[in-house]
Amino acid sequence: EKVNVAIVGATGAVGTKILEKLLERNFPVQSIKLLASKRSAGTEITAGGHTYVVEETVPESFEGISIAFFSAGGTISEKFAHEAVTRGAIVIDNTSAFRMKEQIPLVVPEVNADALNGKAGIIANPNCSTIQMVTALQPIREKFGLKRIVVSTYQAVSGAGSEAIDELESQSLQFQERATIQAAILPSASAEHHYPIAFNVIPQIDSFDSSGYTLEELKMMNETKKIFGDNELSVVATCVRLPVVTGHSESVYIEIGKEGVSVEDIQALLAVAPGVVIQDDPSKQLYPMPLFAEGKDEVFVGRIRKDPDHPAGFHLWIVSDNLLKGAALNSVQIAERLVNFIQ
Ligand code: A2P
Ligand code: 11C
Repeated sequence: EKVNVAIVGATGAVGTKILEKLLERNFPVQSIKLLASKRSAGTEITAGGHTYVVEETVPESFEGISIAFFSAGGTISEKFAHEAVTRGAIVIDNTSAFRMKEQIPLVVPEVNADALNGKAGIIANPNCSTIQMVTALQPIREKFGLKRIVVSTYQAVSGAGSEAIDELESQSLQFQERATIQAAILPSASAEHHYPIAFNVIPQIDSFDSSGYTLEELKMMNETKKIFGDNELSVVATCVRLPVVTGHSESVYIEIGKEGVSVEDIQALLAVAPGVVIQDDPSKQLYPMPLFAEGKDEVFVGRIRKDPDHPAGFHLWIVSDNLLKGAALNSVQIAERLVNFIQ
């Protein structure tokens, strides 16, 4: 049976990819409704040979909708997700609005698809930097156990939305023309100070918590524990923005639950892991890079090394398209699992 689908935030960086993935993967749609703010109501979007007209998001938009994807920021999800559920939709929410609520499943299908069993209402899609990390670590955790994660990220501007992509592009031009660089969006639109991202590196993603960690870092720490269902796991993150358009990279140090494991053992696990591709051959200078991960569905892993001092420590370099596995693809994969319950 085919379903009626809505995408809230359909004109945005992630929303446009959700539409693309639904069409590319032949998701069984009866109809697709594209929703955004009043500003872009009437905008036409052509995909898969069909032209869709964007509508303003109002509570009534969700009448007759079975699956509603939300990717228009947390405030919009807080305002409309329950309106959609009240009208019988399952919401797949890409924002951080509901992720840490106990009764809401936080799902990466390769890791914890079971959390979807019998669930309706709101399903949360994790943060992009969390998704790619847990997808790569799940097979290692399953086989050897996982005690500790220390991650530093190298995140692309598209994670902060289309305005941040525009800002990197215009600042690059300003730099070339030796004009004053205008910064208004990054590190986060609501921040007191804005810094150039072109030819720079910013160790702040989202705002700071009183603990000194940023909200992005806390998302990685808390969401990882929830997805793995392991509150004993030690996780700490440092999240950094780079002048890359798309593709988040991560330097990940792990301590597993067993000693005597080799790099080859880890490679053998990742070689057959769903959604993971190994690119790891120093002799050929083969390792993952965001430029080559852009547009790809998989999570790429390379630079796998044993820690020189800790007997259960390993280092990995993990790269994925933050708009695809990090957002749109993961949401559509969740929807693919849910279709079985709806029918
Ligand atoms: P709009 O194009 O009308 O502004 P991004 O993540 O790339 O910044 O995109 C944000 C998405 O959220 C856009 O599709 C944007 O639509 C949408 N959005 C912003 N404000 C609202 C709102 N008040 N109601 C519905 N969608 C919104
Ligand atoms: C970034 N990870 O790269 C963020 C974007 O909680 O869904 C995703 C924010 C979120 O800026």
